[in-house]
Amino acid sequence: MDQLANSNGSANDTEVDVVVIGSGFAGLYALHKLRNGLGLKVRSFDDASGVGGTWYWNRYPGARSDTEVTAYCYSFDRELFDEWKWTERYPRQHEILGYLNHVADRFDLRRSITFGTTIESAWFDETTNRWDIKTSKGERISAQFVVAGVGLLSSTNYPDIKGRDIFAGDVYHTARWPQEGLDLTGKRVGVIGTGSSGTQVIAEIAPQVGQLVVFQRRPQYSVPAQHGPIPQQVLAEIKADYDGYWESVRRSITAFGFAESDVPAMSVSEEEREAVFEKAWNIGGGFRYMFATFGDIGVDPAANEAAASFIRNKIKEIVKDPKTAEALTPHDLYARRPLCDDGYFATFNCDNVSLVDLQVEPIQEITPKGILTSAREYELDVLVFATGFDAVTGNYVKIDIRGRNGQKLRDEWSEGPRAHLGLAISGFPNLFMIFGPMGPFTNQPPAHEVQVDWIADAIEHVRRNSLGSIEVNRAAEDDWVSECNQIAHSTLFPKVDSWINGANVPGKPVSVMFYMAGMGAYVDRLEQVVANDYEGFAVGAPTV
Ligand code: NA7
Repeated sequence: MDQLANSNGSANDTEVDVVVIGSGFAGLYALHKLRNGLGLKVRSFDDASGVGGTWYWNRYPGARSDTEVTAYCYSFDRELFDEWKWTERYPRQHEILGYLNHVADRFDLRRSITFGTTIESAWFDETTNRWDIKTSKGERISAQFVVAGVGLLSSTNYPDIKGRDIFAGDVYHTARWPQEGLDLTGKRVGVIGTGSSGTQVIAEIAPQVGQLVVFQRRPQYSVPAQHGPIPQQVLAEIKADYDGYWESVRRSITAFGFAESDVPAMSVSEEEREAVFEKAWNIGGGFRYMFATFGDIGVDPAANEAAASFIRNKIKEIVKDPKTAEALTPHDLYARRPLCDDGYFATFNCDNVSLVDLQVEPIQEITPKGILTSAREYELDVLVFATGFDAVTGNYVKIDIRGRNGQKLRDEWSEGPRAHLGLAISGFPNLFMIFGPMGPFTNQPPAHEVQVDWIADAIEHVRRNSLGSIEVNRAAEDDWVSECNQIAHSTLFPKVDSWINGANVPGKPVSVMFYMAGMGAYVDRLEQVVANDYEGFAVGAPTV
């Protein structure tokens, strides 16, 4: 640790090598890698008062990872993996936040992070090849590089429903839950939204609240998570071949740590198919159900329908009231982010829980007493928005980012985001994104590590060769964007509106925002770029 204590990056430096934005999974690893690994002078900023990113903010009851934790953690440090003891297969928010705090302490990261501070602008100065950064506290910092780990799902989507401000009760968004928690005992609670956050909060608070009214716009496919302790055998197998396990994660499609199937669903008999789905239902996990059962659920309509129909039948079996069961049953493609839950559908068998189908009775307005739909008024004490995020691009366009010739990123992305490899943007030299647009559609922590390692190598390349800047060429970016489009349109995902394509936020351009060929293919491409001497990138001489 002495070496760490002597390395660069104090909270007072105004001239640094790198500014890292965000201190979630991505930002913490970037800070560690660049400061402790490369010895660069780094400052990091976060608008929260502590580390954790999404796990700092999403403190709603029931919040937990729906990725199995053996792939939802860092891999870069074997001792860290061995010493941290997770209690559950899908850890709760407080446990993940505890882990990230432990990481911050273990690698002495806090002294380089300025909390409670938003980056308001970042302007590239072509005469110096440096970024001029302004914070919400009025500080100005000059950095050669900016590395943004601002969060894929972080900028809250708060629908502007008429009357939102006149509700006399309390209003909360799941992603901005009060730090001190909330006592909902006996209260009349309304929840708008039934995505990952909604299904988690609904199942968790139902036993506690007086009445729970769920306002559902579109029903969701969801399978059980099957919570429980991490199977010891799984852990033992990982530890027996630690490097091999993580390499297999990085070479897989989803990076979720399980073996994906390449069997076409229609290549087996109906009986066998049902047995495969049943087994996955009992093992648990949304991505596992979609990707470990058969290899073509996300691309072949018949395979997709088979997987969807299995879930529909389960909903009918679980939910006792046929009318409620039908309202909870989706009939569209199974092509949003796959969900898993903890007794979500069974929650609707509780006497104190009711479902309002907004396709039958749309919300007209929020009133002082509650929610008025086209059918009636629902009186509530607390209203919870589980309405998700302005995903992928939301936090980037909040910052006034200007590249060459004063070009604004907001304008550049006004008709949909453009980026190369999910980490660089043409016209914005020395700016790197972690999980920016056109990055892999995968489990995040392993992808963060892959991207940060690549970014660190690129920064090292520039510095080692005494170069001033690195910037992706427009042509390379164009090719990547069209490749992302082509791949995405060969899948079923663009055919359904969701945050994956920006369709969840009114006014946001609907566009392809991911590279959907999988993690392994993505890693190959990153390696290829480096092997070909940063193919597609221009490196510039330093400006004196
Ligand atoms: P999601 O998955 O975007 O879900 C948001 C939910 O809110 C979804 O059910 C929406 O209905 C609903 N919604 C959004 N706006 C409205 C309005 N105006 N009226 C009624 N209902 C609305 O967000 P989550 O936070 O649950 O999860 C996001 C990701 O975070 C998740 O996939 C994980 O990766 C972690 P819709 O279904 O669009 O009709």
